[in-house]
Amino acid sequence: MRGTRPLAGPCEALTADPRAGRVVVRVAVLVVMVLAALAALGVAVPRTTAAQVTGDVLDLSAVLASGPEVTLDPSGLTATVAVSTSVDLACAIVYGTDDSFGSLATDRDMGGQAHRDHHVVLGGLRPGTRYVFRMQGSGVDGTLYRSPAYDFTTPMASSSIMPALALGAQVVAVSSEFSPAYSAANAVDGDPGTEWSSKGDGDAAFITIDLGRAVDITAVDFRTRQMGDGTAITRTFTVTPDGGTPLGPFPASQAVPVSFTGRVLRFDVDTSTGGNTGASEIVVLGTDATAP
Ligand SMILES: [Ca+2]
Repeated sequence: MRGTRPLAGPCEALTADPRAGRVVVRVAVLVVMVLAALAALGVAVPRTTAAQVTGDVLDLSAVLASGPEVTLDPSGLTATVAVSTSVDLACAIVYGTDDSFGSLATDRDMGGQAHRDHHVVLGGLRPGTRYVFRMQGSGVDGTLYRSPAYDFTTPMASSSIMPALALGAQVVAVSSEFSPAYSAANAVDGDPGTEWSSKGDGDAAFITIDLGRAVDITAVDFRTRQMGDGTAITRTFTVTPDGGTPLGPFPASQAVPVSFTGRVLRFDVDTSTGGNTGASEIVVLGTDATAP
């Protein structure tokens, strides 16, 4: 038997080299140190493995109360999707010109909390173009929802309905601004996807714009912003030309026929659902008073 050695048993094989045990201990210590370092940096450490994340994505129709209703802006540049759900959701919409989507929009609520009435503005669109979109949501219990794909076609832009007169008007006074992202200039930038929001001014919100020249005004449109919780909806507004007598109140979010000449226009919220009232866009239609 000389010259042969007995085969090592399983336990003996594992412990034969004392260096192996030290390596295992070192690796464990290293993992603990890395996790501790990540925690110290504020990095979330997963508590489940990828294999354990197996929750199903449910069809959004299971919790769909109404909608989706798509409102196309006449400019062909934006569309607003309104949808109501029977449970509180944080909602996002992916959209694009084909099923690969490529763009994402979320509710415009400032708090970003789950709620039931969703208004999502899809921006960056092209006139006369077909788009497809899909709604996705997360419930507060972690349930994920996804809708089938829907489609719509944006209208061809018409120069006669562009808000040319108020576009780029100078804002000379405003009751307040919620934040730089919701500045008063957003009400006259020609983009329905941007909003001026006051900081909780409710019925006391106002904005004054200078058109830069006297204009014979034939229609005004105060397009209200709104929050998913039903606040911030302006119902009626007044317009005061050049420090004179207020005209109105008029209903918001529709072109109201008027007939007056003015250059500096103050728009006051008259009645609203309170909160962070404001406007996505203020549209003034008419012709230069000085035009021949
Ligand atoms: Ca705007």
